[in-house]
Amino acid sequence: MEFCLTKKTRVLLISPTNGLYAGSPVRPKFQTHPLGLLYIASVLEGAGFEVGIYDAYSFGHTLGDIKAEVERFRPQIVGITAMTILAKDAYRTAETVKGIDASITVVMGGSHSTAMPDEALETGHIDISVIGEGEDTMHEISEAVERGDLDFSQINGIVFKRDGGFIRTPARARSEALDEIPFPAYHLLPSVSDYNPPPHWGKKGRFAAILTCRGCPYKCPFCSVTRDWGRKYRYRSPENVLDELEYLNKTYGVTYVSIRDSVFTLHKQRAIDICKGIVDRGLKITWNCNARVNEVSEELLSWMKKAGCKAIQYGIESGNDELLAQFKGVDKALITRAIDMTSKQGIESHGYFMFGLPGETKDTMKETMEFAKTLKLHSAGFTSVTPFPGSDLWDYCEDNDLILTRDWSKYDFKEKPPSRHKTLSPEDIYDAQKAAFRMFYLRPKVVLRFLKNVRRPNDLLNYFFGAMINLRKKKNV
Ligand code: B12
Ligand code: SF4
Repeated sequence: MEFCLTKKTRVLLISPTNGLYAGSPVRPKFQTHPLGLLYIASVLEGAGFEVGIYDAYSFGHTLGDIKAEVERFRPQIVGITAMTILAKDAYRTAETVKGIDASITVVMGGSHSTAMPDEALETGHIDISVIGEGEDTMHEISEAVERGDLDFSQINGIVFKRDGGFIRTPARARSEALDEIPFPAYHLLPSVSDYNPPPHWGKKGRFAAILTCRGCPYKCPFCSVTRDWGRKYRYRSPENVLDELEYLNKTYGVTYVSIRDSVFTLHKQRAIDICKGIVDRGLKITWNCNARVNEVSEELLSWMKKAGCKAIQYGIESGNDELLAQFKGVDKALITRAIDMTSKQGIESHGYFMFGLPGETKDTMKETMEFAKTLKLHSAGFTSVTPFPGSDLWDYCEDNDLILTRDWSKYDFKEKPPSRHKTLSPEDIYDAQKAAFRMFYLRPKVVLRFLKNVRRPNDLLNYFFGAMINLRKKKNV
């Protein structure tokens, strides 16, 4: 980190609480470290700014708590992150910040502002929407505020307010030199280990999340990741990733890592080199990652196992070959082969499935349920297709007048879909989702395996109440 003089501008980065918009904040069942804010914080700290992180999302803080933190920290800039489901909570947070001091520059970033930058400015509480990666953009915004220069027109990758209108600056080139971005500023969190990942990410242990690449060359129509990160696959060198793993292990005693890359295995040799490095450095960690069924091989999986890989999450989506060909470019045989190979290595597989793709019928939904049961999956998630702004599916739904609501809190995969399907009713899709959960989980071997991964007593209560809700639903499919 280069030496810099301390600057006078203080920047507070906030992850808004889920449910603020609805008036009753909730601590989510599962949380991970807010990597986006941690990366931005490390760049700003390196440039000499005083930075704070307030992860209200993970700890379920109220608007009152956020207000108290803003009054205590007295920032000149507040940066708020939000994926789509948290957009309205982010707007409430911004309103609270402006209510304390209207001169604070309020910046919003993350998936939602990348897709819908104008919406944030229209609330009247946000000064700048950031599109895409935030490290350099937030650095330049902070330097501008430090200089007292509130004309942001020279900063690429933003939309900001001027003279009653919105100015959109040219797109920012995505960073290629990922090794040069400092490690996330984990030290700004109250505790690195007080995060509770979903059980299907694997075993217990002091946990941290890391990111080893950005971008995805695929273009699954329901996914907004390529809008956020681009289609070019950019990645950190194995050495840089290994240094971070070692740092987390030695500094924070982290023994369980979740690699949150969209697809960790895209560059197979790099993934193997990371695995070999974990073995060579004698790192005593276990970990999990996301992969695509067509992006794994026997050799890679065996290295992953040797290096401590405990679980892999695969986006399977459907059990119908036509839908799979259209939306994922894979087929059932390939999926079965990948899950078998994973199981053979002693690595757990979690399958993500979705109901309600365009062209889906009641029959294809049944095919999906049956297919899920045939696979050697340790666990599975069944969701309703959700058209996230920024995805091709969103454009399709908009063009065909299928969007039912812009209440972003409904974009959680779990409730009835926020969009209309051409032939299925929202109830058809919701019922299929619930039926699939019951069919998959109400098998004794699955229940036993799942319980082994419970991290704390509270999880058991969550599963119990979740199961009760599912069981009380009428079985329509
Ligand atoms: C880890 C993760 C989670 C964690 C929480 C993460 C957290 N604490 O923030 C958990 C498991 C809890 C989670 C839950 C959900 N998630 Co999630 N999650 C991810 C995942 C895998 C990694 C996020 C991450 O850390 N990325 C790495 C960091 C570095 O990137 P980033 O956050 O985008 O930040 C960069 C930029 O966006 C920008 N930026 C971000 N914030 C800000 C703020 C400012 C001020 C600025 C200037 C810039 C800026 O700069 C950052 C650095 O370049 C992503 C997929 C992915 N690979 O990105 C999905 C993803 C974000 N999740 C998604 C979804 C849909 C969900 C769920 C709704 C799914 C569900 N129903 O279970 C829930 C929501 C739960 C809820 N009720 O709120 C979608 C969001 C789509 C969308 N458009 O909103 C994603 C993109 C996955 C996908 N393929 O669709 N998730
Ligand atoms: S779903 Fe996964 S593979 Fe498909 S575009 Fe998104 S990140 Fe890439």
